[in-house]
Amino acid sequence: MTITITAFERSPDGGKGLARDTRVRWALEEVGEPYQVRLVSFRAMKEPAHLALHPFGSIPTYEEGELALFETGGIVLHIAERHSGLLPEDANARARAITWMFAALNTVEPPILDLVIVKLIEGDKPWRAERLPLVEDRIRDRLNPLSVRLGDADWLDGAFSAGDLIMVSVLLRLRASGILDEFPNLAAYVARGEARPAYQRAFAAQLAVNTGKL
Ligand SMILES: N[C@@H](CCC(=O)N[C@@H](CS)C(=O)NCC(=O)O)C(=O)O
Repeated sequence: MTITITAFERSPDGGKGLARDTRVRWALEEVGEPYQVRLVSFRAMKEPAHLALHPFGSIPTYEEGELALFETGGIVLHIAERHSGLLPEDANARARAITWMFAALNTVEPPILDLVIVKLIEGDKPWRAERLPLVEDRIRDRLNPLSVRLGDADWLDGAFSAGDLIMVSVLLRLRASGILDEFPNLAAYVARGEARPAYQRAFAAQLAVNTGKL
């Protein structure tokens, strides 16, 4: 069955791979599933056809036959549950990998998104200078224990899993801030994720869209 995802017609990051369709592309590449991409403009994202797929008018969405999904956590979990390669066979290890997906999205990603908001959306607000260091420290409060838990392991819990895929995707957004480099094992962890051939293919595909080479 053909899988179709949506992505920005032109990503605000110009193709750095930070738009969330990259996570979904990566998961599909890891399990070897071909997919199509429907590009949407910012205007189209808020129109009824797209809102029927994504109630919040965002990307990415995922369509497979009669199934339509939104939210990258739900989409990646769906892909991981239906194909081998992203979740362990052992039931307890599988539950832990899924827990890491939630940890990435619910615990680690929120302060990282706050940083994006402070820097980009509230860049001209009077509270920016006061708020920025607070938000940066909240990120460090999340990265410290994550760094301790990862230690010198390659991945968060044994073999690479959907938990790592989401965690690396979340941490990638931090690179430009320099905070990731304060935690060398996390920076190396992200680099390991980026070095995976499936990530490379996903990154190249989204870059091609954003450089007009598609
Ligand atoms: N929690 C959602 C977030 C989706 C999201 O914010 N997508 C961004 C692109 S990375 C977007 O579409 N932003 C434009 C908008 O929502 O209008 C997910 O993980 O899928």
